[in-house]
Amino acid sequence: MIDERARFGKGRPGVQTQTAEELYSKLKEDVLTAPRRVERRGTLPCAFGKGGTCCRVCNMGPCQVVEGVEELKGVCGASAATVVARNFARMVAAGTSAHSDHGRHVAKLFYEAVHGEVPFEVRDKRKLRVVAQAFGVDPNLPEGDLLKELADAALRIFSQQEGEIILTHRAPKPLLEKWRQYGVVPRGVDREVVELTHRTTIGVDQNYKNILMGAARCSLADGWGGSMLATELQDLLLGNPQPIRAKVNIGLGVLRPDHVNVAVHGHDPLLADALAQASYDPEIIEEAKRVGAKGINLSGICCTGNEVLMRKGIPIAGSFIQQEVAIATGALEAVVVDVQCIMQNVVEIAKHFHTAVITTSPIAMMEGATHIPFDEKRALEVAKEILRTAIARFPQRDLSKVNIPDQSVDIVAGFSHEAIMYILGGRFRASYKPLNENIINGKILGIAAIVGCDQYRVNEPIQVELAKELIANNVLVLATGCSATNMAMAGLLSPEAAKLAGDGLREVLEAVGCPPVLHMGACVDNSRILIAATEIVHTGGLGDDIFQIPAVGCAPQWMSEKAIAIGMYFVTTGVQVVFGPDFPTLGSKTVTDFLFYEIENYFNGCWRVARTANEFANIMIDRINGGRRAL
Ligand code: SF4
Ligand code: MSK
Repeated sequence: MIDERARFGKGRPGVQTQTAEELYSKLKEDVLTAPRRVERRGTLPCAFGKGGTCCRVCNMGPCQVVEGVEELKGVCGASAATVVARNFARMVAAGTSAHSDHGRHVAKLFYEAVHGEVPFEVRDKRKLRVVAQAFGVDPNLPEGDLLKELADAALRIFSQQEGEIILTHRAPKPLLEKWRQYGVVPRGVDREVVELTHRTTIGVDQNYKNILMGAARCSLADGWGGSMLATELQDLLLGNPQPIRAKVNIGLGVLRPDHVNVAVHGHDPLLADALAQASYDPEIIEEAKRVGAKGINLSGICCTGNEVLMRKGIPIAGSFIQQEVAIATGALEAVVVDVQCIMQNVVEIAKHFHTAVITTSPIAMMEGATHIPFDEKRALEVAKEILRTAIARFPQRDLSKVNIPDQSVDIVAGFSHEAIMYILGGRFRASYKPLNENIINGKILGIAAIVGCDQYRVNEPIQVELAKELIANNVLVLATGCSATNMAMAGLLSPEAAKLAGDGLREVLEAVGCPPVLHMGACVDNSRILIAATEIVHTGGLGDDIFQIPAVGCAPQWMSEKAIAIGMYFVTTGVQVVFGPDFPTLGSKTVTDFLFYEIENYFNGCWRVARTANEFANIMIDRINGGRRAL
């Protein structure tokens, strides 16, 4: 059932559930939380920074530049278009580096696992040969040789200096040819990120179009490189997600008063997987009992949460904007963080409770946190050490501060692209054919991806309202990241939510018992959408390129640079992408016009910006209808 308690408050900025509002209000007024900072600042963000026209790449600046005003060019003469394109490109490079460094970590671990140096092994043998082929490795090799060649091929995706990242060859042929025609096929992840950072330093690339084409190339190194690699190798090591029932918090309701509660937060599923294993260990459970708890209760925040939800059904405690309130329940013994999207303020909030903040990565340390480095060679041992630290905090829990709302909702997650094919086509005829047929016959109007973050400067349930509008118009919704968490909290990831769909979509969903919003994973797993789109093209009937599918993407509350990299690789892949509530190039009409309109002449995809759920829905449904007219 859709839980009507998943209501959205309109009180504090970025506090989107009633329960979160209540938990925040229980914190003393002098505890500064992110929503309170937004409130107390009382000023709008800097217009130059927001529009992309603040340049600080050299010490003659920072220069605040105004488009069309000669006196207000940079000291070096840089135009607004150059500055805005440079800033945008740097966001793409940073986002690409984040996803890809995550991918590199997985590739390195895969290499070590294959060579017997770490206690991980390939769990998904069925997928192994498909992945090997995608990486250019002969799938008929004996397994031992195949694994070693695959490990080498994965590391080459980062270090390769010339040629083409092999995973781009998975794209439909006409798309790959387009990329070749415009010189944007990425050579290697490291090369593209370093080159883009170089060309946007003072005195290098001053042609905004050239900079943006560089950004396009770099973004492909993310989507069709580092991110895709991370997803595929994680699937091999940890298992390919399959539909799984789980619970998602509507107000931290997944925390358990009689357990040692541990939340995993960040993006790396390898540590979380080890923690999950350790939490079932009889020795650890016994230690928890000795301090008066019944066991260990693991939950997830942000994309680490999505990763363990997808594969293990471990419940989600919250999205990005709920990391502070998770601690404010007073019932969390530890927040275990790895990399990305961890707010520095969690340490400050934790000081008011008994919660340990435990950092685990050498590249993501926090003052005031306990550091327990995650050494993959001793994965289970480290995981137990972390859980013991949490167990030791349990007796310090102050019951007068505990406030666990009894609110959670049932969902179904775990829709890898393979799982979607099985559901639609059946185990022995796994295929997108039924989906394509239902798009062609009009029961399904089209496909929309709602991805990306949530954030404290938006106080409207845009993702949820938008999803409902799209579903009602027979649009199947795919979701990843914190957007997926928000839609899960609103009950849209349960099969029962099919009743919110228009007649055509509802008929299709009810026949297979599917929710109208399919949770496809974490941020890096947007690459699953690229693979699914490619398979849809190869299945036939909807054209021979991705842009011909009546599909569209959006990130209604984007926050991280990673979202910009994701948006750019979708645009370069031929998809229209709508971002909101603002866009980082609006300080230059020249650059914005290029990204919103002219870029379509190259790659058939483009950007748009929208602010309300209604605006998003109108733009997206228009685009889908445009795609349908060409069917
Ligand atoms: Fe100013 Fe040019 Fe230096 Fe940028 S590169 S800070 S626009 S002088
Ligand atoms: S965690 S990047 S807030 S989706 Fe991937 Fe959520 Fe955005 Fe972080």
